[in-house]
Amino acid sequence: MNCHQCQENCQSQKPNWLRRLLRKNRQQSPLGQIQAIEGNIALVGTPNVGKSVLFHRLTGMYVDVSNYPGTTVEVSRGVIKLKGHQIGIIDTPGMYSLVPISEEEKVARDLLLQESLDAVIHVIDAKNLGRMLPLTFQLIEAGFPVILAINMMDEADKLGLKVQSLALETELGIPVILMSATLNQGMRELKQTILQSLFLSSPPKPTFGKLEVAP
Ligand SMILES: Nc1nc2c(ncn2[C@@H]2O[C@H](COP(=O)(O)OP(=O)(O)O)[C@@H](O)[C@H]2O)c(=O)[nH]1
Ligand SMILES: [Mg+2]
Repeated sequence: MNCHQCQENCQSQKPNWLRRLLRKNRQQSPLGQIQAIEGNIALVGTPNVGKSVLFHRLTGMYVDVSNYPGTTVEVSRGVIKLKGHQIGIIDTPGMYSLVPISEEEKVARDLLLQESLDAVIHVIDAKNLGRMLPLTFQLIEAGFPVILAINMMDEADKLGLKVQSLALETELGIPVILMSATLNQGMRELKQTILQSLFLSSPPKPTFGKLEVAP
């Protein structure tokens, strides 16, 4: 994890967008105190799966929206405050695959490669698992620390669709959260998983195939 343990001079190591955000936070804070950012995460996924709704639910009002350098693609950045920790978060443009076709996808891919990310939250639509899980596989295979957020469970429920999150968790070897961002459902579990992924040692991964027992 890219953690700033230092108490002093830490500010100089932060990118400009983060300094601007922290300045805003300082202006809002009656004590004028700044805490160091202790990790960075990103929301990724196809368009219209609820990434931006989730981003605003997690960050609240202090967000920084800017064009990705050299493009007209907007990228939102913010800070999540969780149990005394401050975590930087990026809302990436919609992407279907790690092999980009559109400019948005290229920006999303570049952000994934260039930012030092401690967790990548892949947001997918619970009604379209088959179409969206291939990107989850790609992200896992590329070595990103993925959390799978299966959003729009309210709509899946209405259609009578069931998602076996524990089976998925075991098969994929990553945390899986069922949620509905607009209804604020699953947010507590997601926040807890973010904290665990960033600050606790990761739980043992499930074993694939047969266990070899020593004679
Ligand atoms: N029913 C339902 N709608 C949602 C949920 N999350 C997001 N939406 C809606 O899905 C649409 C796309 O959301 P948005 O956050 O813009 O998706 P993005 O393109 O991934 O950033 C919006 O109309 C949201 O209100 C959810 O959990 N349930
Ligand atoms: Mg969006």
